[in-house]
Amino acid sequence: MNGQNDILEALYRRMILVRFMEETHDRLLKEGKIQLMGHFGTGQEAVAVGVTGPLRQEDILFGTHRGVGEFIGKGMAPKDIWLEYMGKKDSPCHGKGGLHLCDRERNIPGLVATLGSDFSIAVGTALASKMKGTDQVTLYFVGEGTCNQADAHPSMCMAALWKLPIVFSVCTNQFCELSYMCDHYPTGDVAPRAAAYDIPFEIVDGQDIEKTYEATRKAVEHARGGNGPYLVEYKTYRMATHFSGDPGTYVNRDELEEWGRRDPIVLCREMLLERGILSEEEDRKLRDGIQAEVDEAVEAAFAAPDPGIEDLFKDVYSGEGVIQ
Ligand SMILES: Cc1ncc(C[n+]2csc(CCOP(=O)(O)OP(=O)(O)O)c2C)c(N)n1
Repeated sequence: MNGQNDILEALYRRMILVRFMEETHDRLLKEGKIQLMGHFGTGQEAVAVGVTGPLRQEDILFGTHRGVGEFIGKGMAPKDIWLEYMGKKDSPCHGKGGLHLCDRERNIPGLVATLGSDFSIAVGTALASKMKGTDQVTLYFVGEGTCNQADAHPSMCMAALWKLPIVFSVCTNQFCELSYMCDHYPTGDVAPRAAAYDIPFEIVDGQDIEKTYEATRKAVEHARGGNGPYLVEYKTYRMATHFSGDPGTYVNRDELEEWGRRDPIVLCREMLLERGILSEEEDRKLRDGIQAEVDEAVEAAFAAPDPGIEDLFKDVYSGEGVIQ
């Protein structure tokens, strides 16, 4: 095994973990065992895992509402995710986060429901890192639909003007909620917008984990090296519907089938087998082990305590017990 192979295997493992976490969420929902709906990122695993692969623990990640990919990729523990999804007392947000995952230990500040309003917050964390002289990078992971929010432009402008250590990672999954990207964009690509602010950009195949990882590694290195922001756009496909209750009647079935043949996990698996990095038997064991890890985390979360009435106002305001 060389270093590259180890990285590839670790990324493959993470992609499977992401897929199994979301499949398990879907199953628990259908069985009526949990109430929290899901925005699954099926088919986008090579993007979410590839963009977070090159990050360090101290780097700051802004994730999206879609699935758990980037959160797992940044090192968030499955147990913490289930605790959060079930609103348990000992979850990272003490039961107040729900789908809006956050993890202070891993420098994941958390989602805001008003999509795009955290563009400028991410520029703020990058500015803070620069002012403090740390070598942290902020990675702003965002859907192409959200890039149409007005805040995108002043944020990119200021990031470029101040040469801030930030990477804009745009996940173009072809859909914006219940409609196609082409109904919102006169262009096929989002990335060239970066050129308006002299931000270098690249467009990569989002189904290929080696490409998503490598493009992000280069972008992160650029930002960490004091060269200012970088934007990468990853072309992928949302194989799930917008949310767990969406029947997806607007989805072109032929297109879905076509993209399904380029499932990023299947492609990575074939690559690992072909290169002799993994055998069929090792793959089976790996998958069994990962499902067992997910099931164990689910069980632990079910058994964990719920928050009490005394937790209601905790962490809502800075300082405890602000409301008298
Ligand atoms: C300001 C705002 N408008 C609308 C919504 C409702 N909404 C939730 S997800 C979503 C789609 C966003 O599309 P995209 O950024 O491409 O991400 P994707 O869902 O495709 O992963 C929308 C419009 C919202 N949360 N915030």
